[in-house]
Amino acid sequence: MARGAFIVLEGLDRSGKSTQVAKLVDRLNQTGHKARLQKFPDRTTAIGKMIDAYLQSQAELDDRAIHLLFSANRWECAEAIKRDLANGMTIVADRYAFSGIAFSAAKGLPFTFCLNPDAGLPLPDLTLYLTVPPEVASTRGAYGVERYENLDMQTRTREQFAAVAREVQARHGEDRWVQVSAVGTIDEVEARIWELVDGALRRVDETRVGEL
Ligand code: DGP
Ligand code: NA
Ligand code: NA
Repeated sequence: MARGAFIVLEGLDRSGKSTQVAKLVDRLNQTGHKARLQKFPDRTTAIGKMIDAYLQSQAELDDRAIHLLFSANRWECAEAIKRDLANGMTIVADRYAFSGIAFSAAKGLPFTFCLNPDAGLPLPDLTLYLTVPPEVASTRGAYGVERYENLDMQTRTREQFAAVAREVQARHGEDRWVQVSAVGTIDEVEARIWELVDGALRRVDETRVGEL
């Protein structure tokens, strides 16, 4: 049996990522694939509840401590991801380690410190990085109330995502990280994403799941 594909969507807050992740899972299931959503952070676990309290500013934590909790939250899901992929289930993740690196590096933590805790996690077959120009993002309504949802943090995170893109492409190949414009209608963005995912689905059957 062919394994499933591991597809990640990344992007800044207000990139439309969560909408597109939901549409992608639906479309995969409607076209004869087995697919499920994996949200990161997964706020339902014990570690996820600590992260949720931090994001809602109900708890204060050292920058390195919260970085490690975000990473631990991915590690506690890693076995299930690998098992499901092996059983033919395609996983669509709403954020992954790349958010972890970009957001923490944006706070000023050293890049290699940000990278290291996630080393060895399952390697996505395809990461789609949804981009919107700042002026378009600002027309999509006010930021929410969570900790990182302000223009200064989002601007610095955008810069760090560019460094993450270079790192992933250098280590794992240019076809694993693709930037997708999230400008346009929901349907237009969905079509761009589907074309890229369709290509990735054709490639994965022959390959093993790699490691970050
Ligand atoms: P979301 O539920 O997708 O809105 O994500 C919550 C916020 O947490 C969002 O601003 C992005 C940020 N975030 C996601 N993953 C990580 C991570 O691993 N580390 C850090 N520092 N922030 C993250
Ligand atoms: Na958010
Ligand atoms: Na979201």
